[in-house]
Amino acid sequence: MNHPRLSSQTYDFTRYDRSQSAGVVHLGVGAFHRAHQALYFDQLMTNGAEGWMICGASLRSATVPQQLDPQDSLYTAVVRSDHSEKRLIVGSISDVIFAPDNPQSLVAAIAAPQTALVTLTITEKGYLIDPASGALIRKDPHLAADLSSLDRPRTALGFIVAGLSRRYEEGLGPVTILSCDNLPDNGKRTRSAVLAFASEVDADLADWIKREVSFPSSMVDRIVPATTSDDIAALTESAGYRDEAMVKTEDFTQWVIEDNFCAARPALETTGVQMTDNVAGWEMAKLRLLNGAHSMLAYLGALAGHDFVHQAMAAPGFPELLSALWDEAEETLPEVDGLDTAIYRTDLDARFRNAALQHRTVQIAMDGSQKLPQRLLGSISDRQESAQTSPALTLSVAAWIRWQFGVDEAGKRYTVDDPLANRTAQAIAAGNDDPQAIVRAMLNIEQIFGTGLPQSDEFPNSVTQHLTSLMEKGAASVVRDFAR
Ligand code: CS2
Repeated sequence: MNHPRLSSQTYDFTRYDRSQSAGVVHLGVGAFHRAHQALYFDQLMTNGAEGWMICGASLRSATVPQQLDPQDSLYTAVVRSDHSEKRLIVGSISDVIFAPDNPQSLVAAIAAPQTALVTLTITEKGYLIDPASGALIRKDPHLAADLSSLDRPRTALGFIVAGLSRRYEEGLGPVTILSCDNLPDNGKRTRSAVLAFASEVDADLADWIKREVSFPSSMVDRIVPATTSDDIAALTESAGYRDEAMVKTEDFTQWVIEDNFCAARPALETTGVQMTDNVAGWEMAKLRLLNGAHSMLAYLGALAGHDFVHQAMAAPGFPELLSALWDEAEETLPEVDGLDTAIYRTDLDARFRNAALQHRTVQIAMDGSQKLPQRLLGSISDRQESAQTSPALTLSVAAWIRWQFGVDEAGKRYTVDDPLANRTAQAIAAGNDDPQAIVRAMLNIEQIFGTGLPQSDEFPNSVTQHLTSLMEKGAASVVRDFAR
């Protein structure tokens, strides 16, 4: 049967007027944005607030605009738990700019008078900052091009600076820049990257940004696996329409935002967002407990042959290793008002076991070089300062190194999807199958490991021991033995 495609012709969206103005410009309209922030704005306008449509922008991939344009930017969020499935048609995105074709439209959108907020989900690597230190990666060719001319920006930083520059020149006032990526102190990091960029372009502009523009930090949380063609086929079957832009996600959702807005602030607290003065503790708990555990499950799970997170969760030794990793990480966390880590851990355990999500370990394994510092290395180095070892966290780092080999335990090759893949491949080659030499070469990558941890005695030795076992016995038996 030929099912109609979702669009405003085939679906009568009535919850709010979709022709109202867009107060938000969002950079990076991937699945995560569509399953998280866009739903909060959808609820906000359903509650009656006006002027908070989202003008989306895709900075690299043409796929998202190709999926959303024919659907008038309508799409379905499918919420799956083990026992039920809910569907919601989301209307909060007004349109999507494909930035490489229309860079000036995106600059104009950021500079538009009605824009009050620029939100970002551009992934860790999209900031073009060194993961360990947060310094700008000036030698990145796109960033270098933007630093020399902003006529046709290519990078998120370039677009933000070009848009702010126009607002400054035209006296349009500031907009709040809100990072929604899994980076520590994401507001501060974004601010310092934007300021470093702007000060190379125009010192007066940089001063204005420093004085007028705010960069709240935020903690975002919702598991959003990549949509597959099977997911689209299943939705077509159950809903009776075709939706190429659907997203699938879990019930759980959380957004904690630092209440520091320099322009109109959407009343997101009416939609379940926690507005607070202090995001740092939430952010650290989420990065170290959720994302740290995710990375462990991804590398060891994938190496042990598990395609999905819920499968790794059910494999021998993984629950014990997970619990050990959480014990280690938890001890490094500050007290956070309203956060009970015991409940948080129990909830996470159930979320990771959600088999209906089909969350691929290789999806999480991606871009490890950008993720390791905030997810694993920070806890390890905090513990080291108080002379504590971190066997579970260190095993996870060794598993990341083993993943960089690009060959699984059955000898099958795979692509290591990471902006530093060439650099890690060189380190593996230099190590010539000797775990100690491999670890030495890897820990020399300062962008990832910084300078502290590699200098210590304990950490390199312990990573080497774990890597040796992984190479000799394989991940499944290393994890099983860990639990003994
Ligand atoms: C995951 C995250 O892919 C990954 O690296 O750890 O995307 C994770 O699912 C989200 O941060 C959950 O909020």
